Amino acid sequence: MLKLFYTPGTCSLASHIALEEAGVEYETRRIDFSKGEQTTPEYLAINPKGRVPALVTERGTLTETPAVLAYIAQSFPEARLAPLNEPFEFARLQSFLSYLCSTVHVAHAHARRAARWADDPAAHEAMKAKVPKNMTDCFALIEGSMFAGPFVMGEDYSIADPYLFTIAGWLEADGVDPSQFPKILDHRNRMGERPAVTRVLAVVQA
Ligand SMILES: N[C@@H](CCC(=O)N[C@@H](CS)C(=O)NCC(=O)O)C(=O)O
Repeated sequence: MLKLFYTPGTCSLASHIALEEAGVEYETRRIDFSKGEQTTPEYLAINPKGRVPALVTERGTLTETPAVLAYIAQSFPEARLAPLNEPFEFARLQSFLSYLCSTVHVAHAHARRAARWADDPAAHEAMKAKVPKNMTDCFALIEGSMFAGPFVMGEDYSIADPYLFTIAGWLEADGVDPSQFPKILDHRNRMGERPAVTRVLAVVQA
């Protein structure tokens, strides 16, 4: 059975919701960052990157949210979580996932994980100070030209939706007022009402 390693409040929420939306059986295992569980030898044996998510499959362990999401969509096509038979549309979807992973998530990480990029405490503060502006710029781009509506890619729900929902959930903590992005805020509210999302949040927030 699939097994997802997750931590509350992190990007693993996107994969967690996608599994729930797919309607498949899976197990979860919580990794507690406050206890440093992501760097224990036991967890590093599962994911040497020391990060979540990690999805253990019968073929091996997958990491990186876009890859995990695409694996879920392709493994359970009946859930219709991606335009699997349309190369251009699938590439558009991957483009969106990649932007969230490599640009937006990284912009967010400068608030709490600045020590990855510098040792100087003054540099940490300088990076943290840039987070509201960088996150605002990213979400202005998504709101203005990337988000099709009513779902990220248009009429059809896809794996991009739980990923956007997850990262949009960090805006307030990143010092960004989400009301300046009405489409994204409306999407976040609608996502929060989906049964799969409420089920996952009940587990994650327990
Ligand atoms: N590119 C990875 C990023 C994974 C990542 O950085 N996860 C964070 C939580 S959002 C983490 O595990 N951080 C633990 C740490 O930095 O010690 C992905 O998209 O899955």
